[in-house]
Amino acid sequence: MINLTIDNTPLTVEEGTTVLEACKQAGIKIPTLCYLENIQAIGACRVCLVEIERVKDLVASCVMPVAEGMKVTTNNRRVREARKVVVELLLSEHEGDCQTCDRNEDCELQSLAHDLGIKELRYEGEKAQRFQDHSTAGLVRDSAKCISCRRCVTVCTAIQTVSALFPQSRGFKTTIGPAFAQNLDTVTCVQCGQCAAVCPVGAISERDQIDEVWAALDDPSKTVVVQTAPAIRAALGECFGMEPGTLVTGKMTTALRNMGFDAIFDTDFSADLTIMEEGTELLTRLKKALVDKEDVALPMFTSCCPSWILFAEYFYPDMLSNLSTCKSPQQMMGAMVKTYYAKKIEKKPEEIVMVSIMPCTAKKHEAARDEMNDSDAQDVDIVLTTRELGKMVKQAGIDFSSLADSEMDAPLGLSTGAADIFANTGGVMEAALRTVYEIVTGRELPFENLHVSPVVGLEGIKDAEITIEGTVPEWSFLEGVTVKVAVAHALGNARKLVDKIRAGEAEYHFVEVMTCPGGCIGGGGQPRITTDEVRKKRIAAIYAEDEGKTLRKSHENEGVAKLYEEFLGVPLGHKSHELLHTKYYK
Ligand code: HC1
Ligand code: SF4
Repeated sequence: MINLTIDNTPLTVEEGTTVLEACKQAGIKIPTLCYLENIQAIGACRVCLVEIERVKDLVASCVMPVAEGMKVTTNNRRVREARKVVVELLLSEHEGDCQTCDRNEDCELQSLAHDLGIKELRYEGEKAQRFQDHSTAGLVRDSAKCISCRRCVTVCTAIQTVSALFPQSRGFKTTIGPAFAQNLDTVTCVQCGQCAAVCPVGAISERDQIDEVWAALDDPSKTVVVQTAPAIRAALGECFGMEPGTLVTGKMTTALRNMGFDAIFDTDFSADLTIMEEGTELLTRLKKALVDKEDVALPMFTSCCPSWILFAEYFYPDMLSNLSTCKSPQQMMGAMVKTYYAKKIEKKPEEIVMVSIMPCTAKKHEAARDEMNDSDAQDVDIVLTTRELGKMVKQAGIDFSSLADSEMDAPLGLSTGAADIFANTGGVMEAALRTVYEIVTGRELPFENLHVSPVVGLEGIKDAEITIEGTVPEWSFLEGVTVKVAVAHALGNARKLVDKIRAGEAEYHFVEVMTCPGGCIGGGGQPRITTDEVRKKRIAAIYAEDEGKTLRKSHENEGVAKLYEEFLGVPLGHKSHELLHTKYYK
């Protein structure tokens, strides 16, 4: 342990702690525009300057480790003035069209300038050259806003191992982006939006589609249907100043109704539907492998995360047959709304506008994929992020906090707790096991409160083994079989896991991969900034939503049962294949 003083207050911290982290432990907030938790700091922005006794120059606290007897001063005239100059220099280069910027009032540079008391711009620098990138469905880049903090480069490289973004050139000429100043669509960007989630300014954001939704709502010839993803309900409240992890399912439904949507459905419903299809697919693959001795691709990987699909298509094209052929719940809902529901309300698919609210920027890309049109129209027309829905509610003048709760609509609004937990890492796996185990044995999954505890939590790679005992006759070939499952979140962890599987160093039957740290609750379209503390609060809320429901297993969803009875037939049947399954491209 190391003893030091910060602003004359003694403190003991672990060896290896940085001065910035020690200050945080002492309850002192040091401003920074480049620091990211859990990642080796790079000291790019120089805003976190502090004074250390007997050190001549001020030091960047994010890269300075503590030392025995160190005396740190975080707040004196010299420190305050130096931080102010650093931010003023950043502002001198920054394109300051703040009032019309996507990040207005949600901008770290703007609020830092305010907190530091900057009232005039003393330096006039050359503005960064404006280069805008509109090449992808999910994201938009604007180089004139970029302050070269490198947070995006760090997440893309260190967390996602995609390395789509690089710093290029030096000094005032520095630019951040794909190599050779190319657009994002020329590199292996998986559209996860983690770069946009950590960008302190408006240099990279989701493609704003709010006006498209207003236009649809204003068009009397259109029936506008909305679906809301599992992770939204634990985060949307943050857009209105509520604590992370405040559950707002009922208020969100009321807000959507007040804005004029004709029907409000739940992506949770189609998450239950996904489990029926994916669980059946897993059992079918296991039967082929164990009984028919066919050469079938195992482990089977989940397929609901669109950035994971792109990652597999780019980096593991030899393993695409291991991906479940199930479309994601978002796309299953789109296909059901424009076929099953369209028939019920006597509309043609093209008369319906299907809007999704997702915690994710890659869902915009997924909805726009050419093959996602099995209803004979694009199955999902417009995807908004949680942040965009927050803005839309404000544009509508709705006082979100004072709204009463209401329920989603029939026939695609009912859901079980299993669907809620899709929102966090380990959740799809747990939901699948709750159903598959019960189908095979006729009994409940033998874990306390139905939670598969080894795959719960923020550890990057998790696994579990479940030995099946007491099967019903139809599944007797699984008697005594130990099913091995694994879960990875953040693509760097997925890469490690898939590499091991590919090299034959690890064997599993079923693997869940989610791109964003923590799963969708930490998605690239969620309110900023998502720290581990925020992730834990959102996850706790999602489990509370699950535990509060009477129905907690996907096969108990009566709406899904009715959908099979009235329209689809059986899981993996002809109609399901046509509408609920997809293919992948090398
Ligand atoms: Fe997700 Fe999914 S859980 S991918 O994380 O399978 O985005 O929330 O909607 O489609 O259900 C995201 C969340 C979401 C899908 C579901
Ligand atoms: Fe990298 Fe994801 Fe951003 Fe693409 S969306 S540049 S993969 S962090």
